[in-house]
Amino acid sequence: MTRVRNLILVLGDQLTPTLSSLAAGDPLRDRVLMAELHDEATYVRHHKKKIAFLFAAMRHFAQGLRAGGWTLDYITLDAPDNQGSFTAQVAQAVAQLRPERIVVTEPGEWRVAQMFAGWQERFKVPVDVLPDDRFLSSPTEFRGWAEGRKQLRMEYFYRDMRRKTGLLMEGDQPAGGQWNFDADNRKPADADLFMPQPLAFEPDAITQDVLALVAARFDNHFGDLMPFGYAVTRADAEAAFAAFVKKALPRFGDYQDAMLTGEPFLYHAVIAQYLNCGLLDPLQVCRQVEAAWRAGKVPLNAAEGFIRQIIGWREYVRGIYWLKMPGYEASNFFGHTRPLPGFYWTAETDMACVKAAVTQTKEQAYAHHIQRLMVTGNFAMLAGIDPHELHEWYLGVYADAYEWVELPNTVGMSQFADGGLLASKPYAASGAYINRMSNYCGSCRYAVKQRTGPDACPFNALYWDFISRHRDKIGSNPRIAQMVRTYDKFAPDEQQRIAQSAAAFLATL
Ligand code: FAD
Ligand code: DLZ
Ligand code: SF4
Repeated sequence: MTRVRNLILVLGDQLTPTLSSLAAGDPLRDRVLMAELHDEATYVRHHKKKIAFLFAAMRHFAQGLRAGGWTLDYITLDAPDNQGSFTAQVAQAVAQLRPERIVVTEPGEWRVAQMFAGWQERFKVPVDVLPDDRFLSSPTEFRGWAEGRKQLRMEYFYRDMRRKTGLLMEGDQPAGGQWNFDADNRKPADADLFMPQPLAFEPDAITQDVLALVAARFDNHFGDLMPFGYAVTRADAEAAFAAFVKKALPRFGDYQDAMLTGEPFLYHAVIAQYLNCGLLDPLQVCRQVEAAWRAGKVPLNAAEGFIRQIIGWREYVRGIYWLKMPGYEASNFFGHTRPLPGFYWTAETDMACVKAAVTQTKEQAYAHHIQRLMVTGNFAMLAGIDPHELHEWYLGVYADAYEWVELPNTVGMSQFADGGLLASKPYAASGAYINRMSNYCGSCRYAVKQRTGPDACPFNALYWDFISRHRDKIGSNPRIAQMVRTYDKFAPDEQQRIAQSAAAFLATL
């Protein structure tokens, strides 16, 4: 047997035909390895739908590579030679194939990067870790951008990404004369019978096999496996995205922050799970959105708002992740230690907003940004939940969750646990915000306009209690200082009622 030249390991979130490790290879001389691994499926207890989505997408991707002429070892979860972890699986392949080199594209997680770092020594085979060029900005470029800056504001990074890509640019000026149209994007939505829904796809035989496997092997994981309608191929993910551009994107900007009972998706794209495992290309989707705007099919506030999420926020949080790891996962600026309440798993709570967000998370492995930030995230920060426990929850329950993107969003944006590296102020809000942006409060057993007492919206007393508890840490922020002044104007017995209501509610968790 001729010796394999390169052993190319392709990870579950690297399902891109132009991936750097594949581009560096040769189908005639190299061998690809892909594996469904127990350790990867359980380092947090991922939602059943997330595991099924990824395994099904991996199997379809492997099929495509074989059709493209690659020799590929695909180790299913139930294969007798499944070794359970990346390191053990590669060890077996090295022993069997004796490759000259191991080639892999850099992973999305510090944990996995650490594994790779030990392989050369362990296997006595050179290991090439290639850059992941599916992102617009590398961790090194981001480090250069961050160096010497007092504040790492996304907005300035985003403008550089606009200039770098030329997206929505007229020469060196932003299209429409403004970089950011967010001021137009804060509208509550109305219930609409014709609300567009993301495309759903009938599972084929490959996906059905995966669904049976996940049902049998991950029954004790959170979430509903069925119905399952995610795209698991590039072609279907592209069709889902094209449908979004046509039907929902025109209103994406206007209703980006809105929440509605019974409408889990509103005008969102529901593509992060495809982007993050490589089925969709970020730059390509942004070019499609720009083209739709240039063709007069979508307004500029929608196109700009969407593109900012991808070339701005998505790239920026990745930069922060690699800049601050390791250690970022242990951030806990407020010193919060309360365990995660059980209703994050069961949805058994009278708070209609939290119930809606957790129920749809369980059903869909999806919640949109404002639900994650202003409902489950906001509640956790106000209630003093341990940010690390919350991080593990977000990392497990969403189909789009990978640590490079989830951790900065949770620890930085939603919990302010990094002390303000990522967010300019804590995203803390009382029930009034949720009431303004949603229709949840109308059907809630709590009274959103009441501040204290057993029937008052819990977000209200918790909010004021949070402001008073942490005034020394965050009171210098001008926006928070204003809230501290308001709190100070409350009569002492009202302040006492706030503290009592907050404590009484927290005691029920
Ligand atoms: P849309 O609202 O339609 O936005 C389009 C795309 O923009 C998304 O698909 C995504 O790729 C990108 N995007 C938007 N906001 C962000 C953001 N803040 N950070 C990075 N990319 C963004 N996103 C993830 O992809 N994975 C996660 O694990 C994740 N965890 C989060 C945890 C918390 C606490 C919060 C507040 C946000 C998190 N986000 C995460 C960001 C955001 O909520 C999701 O990207 C978005 O809800 C995905 O749904 P969508 O595809 O319909 O997005
Ligand atoms: C998230 C995940 C899961 C659930 N399962 C696998 C798997 O079985 N095999 C695999 O190669 N990758 C999986 N992944 C994705 C990896 O955890 C991912 O590559 C790391 O999180 C790094 O981003
Ligand atoms: Fe949520 Fe409070 Fe509104 Fe109930 S009243 S839905 S708890 S914000």
